[in-house]
Amino acid sequence: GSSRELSRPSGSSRQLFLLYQPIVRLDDGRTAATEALVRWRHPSRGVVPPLEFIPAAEQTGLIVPLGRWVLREACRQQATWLRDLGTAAPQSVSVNVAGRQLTDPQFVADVVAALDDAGLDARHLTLEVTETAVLDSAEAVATLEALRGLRVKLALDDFGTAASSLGLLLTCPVTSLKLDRTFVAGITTVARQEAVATAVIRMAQALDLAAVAEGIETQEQARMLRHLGYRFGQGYLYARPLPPDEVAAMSAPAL
Ligand code: G
Ligand code: G
Ligand code: NA
Ligand code: MN
Repeated sequence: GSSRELSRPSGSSRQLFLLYQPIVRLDDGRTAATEALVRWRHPSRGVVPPLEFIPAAEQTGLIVPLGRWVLREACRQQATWLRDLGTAAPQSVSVNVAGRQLTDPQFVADVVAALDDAGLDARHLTLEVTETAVLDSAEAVATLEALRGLRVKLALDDFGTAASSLGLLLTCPVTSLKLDRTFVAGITTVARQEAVATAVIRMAQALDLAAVAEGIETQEQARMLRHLGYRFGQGYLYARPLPPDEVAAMSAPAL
């Protein structure tokens, strides 16, 4: 609609849009939250996946304005769902944040402005940071502390793939972990993957952190994760990244 067009910045970023992948409760498959994932509709190349432009945006610094747009758009969409769907709405929107954004001195102010302009309470926003983004950066950790002060939730994304995952749990004030999908892929057939997934959920429970298992593609994986104690998951078994109207259709209570 026209209001969606107006909320986009002028110029090439009019070609950016967001899809939202549900994060579901593993017991009943209902959508608890969503993760915003950016897409670029290129005039001649079609839809370009983020892996083909996010790394370049990080290198050039363009990730800062791009990420600011993603944050504002996702907060606006979350506020719309809460208004339109009431208690059936997903309760939080997750936004991926690059390391470069965390060390930008304006970042905390940008988050406050995005929440204010959307009329969204901070408890409905989760920022996903990767282990490498916060590695060895006192600046990034200070930013995370300030964000927790605002009561924004923080997820450690792709958990388990970096060299110092455990050390980060001591220094970063995160509220949830996302078990990387490489540990989910072989969980029903590879004993070592089951062992790692088990260790991660026990640690999350001991630290009072929520845990989300990523990349669930089969019922067998979902069953195993539930058995191990995971309560939340994400993956193609439940839903691919979807346009906002399809998220609303999935979330609306049955008539
Ligand atoms: O959307 P897809 O599942 O193809 O995502 C590929 C990668 O791009 C993932 O690592 C995801 O976290 C990242 N990504 C998607 N959207 C954003 C975004 O808005 N900001 C940043 N920094 N990374 C994103
Ligand atoms: O790094 P991050 O966790 O943000 O990556 C999100 C990426 O994972 C997106 O590219 C998304 O399309 C992809 N993804 C989401 N669910 C699945 C899944 O079930 N299987 C696989 N292989 N990829 C998935
Ligand atoms: Na993510
Ligand atoms: Mn991830």
